[in-house]
Amino acid sequence: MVKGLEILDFKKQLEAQDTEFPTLEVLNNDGKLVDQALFDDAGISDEDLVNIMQRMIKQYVLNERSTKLAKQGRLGFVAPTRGQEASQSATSYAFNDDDFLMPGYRDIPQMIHKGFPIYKAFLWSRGHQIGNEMGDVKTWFPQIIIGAQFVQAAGIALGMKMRGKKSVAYTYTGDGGSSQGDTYEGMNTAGAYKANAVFFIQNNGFAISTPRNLQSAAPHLASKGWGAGIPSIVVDGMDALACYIAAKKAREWAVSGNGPVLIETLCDRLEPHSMSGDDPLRYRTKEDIEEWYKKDPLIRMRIFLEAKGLWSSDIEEKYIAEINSEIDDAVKQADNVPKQKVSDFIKNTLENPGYIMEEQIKKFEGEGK
Ligand SMILES: Cc1ncc(C[n+]2csc(CCOP(=O)(O)OP(=O)(O)O)c2C)c(N)n1
Repeated sequence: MVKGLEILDFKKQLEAQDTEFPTLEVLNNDGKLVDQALFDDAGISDEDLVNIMQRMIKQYVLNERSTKLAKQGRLGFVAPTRGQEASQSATSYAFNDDDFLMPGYRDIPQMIHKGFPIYKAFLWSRGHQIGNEMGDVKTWFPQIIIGAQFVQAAGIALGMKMRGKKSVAYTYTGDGGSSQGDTYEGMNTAGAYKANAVFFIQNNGFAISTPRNLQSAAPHLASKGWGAGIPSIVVDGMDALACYIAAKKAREWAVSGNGPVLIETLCDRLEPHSMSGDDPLRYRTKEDIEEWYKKDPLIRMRIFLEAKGLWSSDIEEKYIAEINSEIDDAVKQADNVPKQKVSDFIKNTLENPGYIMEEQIKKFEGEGK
């Protein structure tokens, strides 16, 4: 029996909170395996390794091009993803076409890996209705309301469970999002009903300018899952193999009817919060950013794959050229889509526009807008 004095030892409990969440690591900063047993157990094929690398490179190029297009005023809202390639692309490789993705505004790469066309992602960025048309791709449009996607994912996951589906709903938020009520409510509901969900908290250090240490006194954001009674782990979010393996195991657990899992990925947003005027050097130092570049997920994975004879600078250059031309086509395609009319926008937003909005629709239509 635990003695009363031990239960009332608050300091000991605080220390325990810190030690209960060790970080999962597989590939170190030098691209060397630090957990051979876990790597072998995961049974990752060479093809998987190359596919994960390709996804991360695609995310990298997409980010480069999107940030440039934003600077030229050719895109609207853009949230850079540099530094989060493992946390986003490697985790998402663990999921199937039938699994449902609920993205946040920074999670465009996962949508594209799932088959959402790049030109539509560009139209979403511009606020065009077509950017919200998902077709057969099992994803929803990215949430701007931080944390809302956790509630929605819980609902979808519960639906999958009730229908006996062998699929999961998976969703991402940030360290800032982990402070939102919706995030906890989503995890709590999914936990209570043992729904098929995998939740990610991408702890990239900052919620716009608010640093992680002001976000929560919890030493690990993963501990928030414990309050919902769900298995929760911390993963090196700059380590593609750790991210992939954790996501794959979490999916297997959830799809087998055991309920959801929460994964906190420790990563860094190396670039601004968004391309709409954020300057990270107003709230963090250059030195801090440089330190994080030493953990670059792309470099680690590149070294690892090169040592296995699976990757080279030639392969990479060719692949980057392919993606760039895919993006060139997507820009043209997005530019060729007719401009959205204000009248259509209102019609698409409101099923029953009501008297005042009907008047506005008529007015805009009259002006050809
Ligand atoms: C409910 C809600 N509150 C506030 C905002 C304004 N807002 C937009 S992004 C953001 C910070 C989010 O940070 P984090 O969840 O860490 O994600 P990151 O941008 O770092 O990926 C805030 C507060 C919002 N979009 N939604």
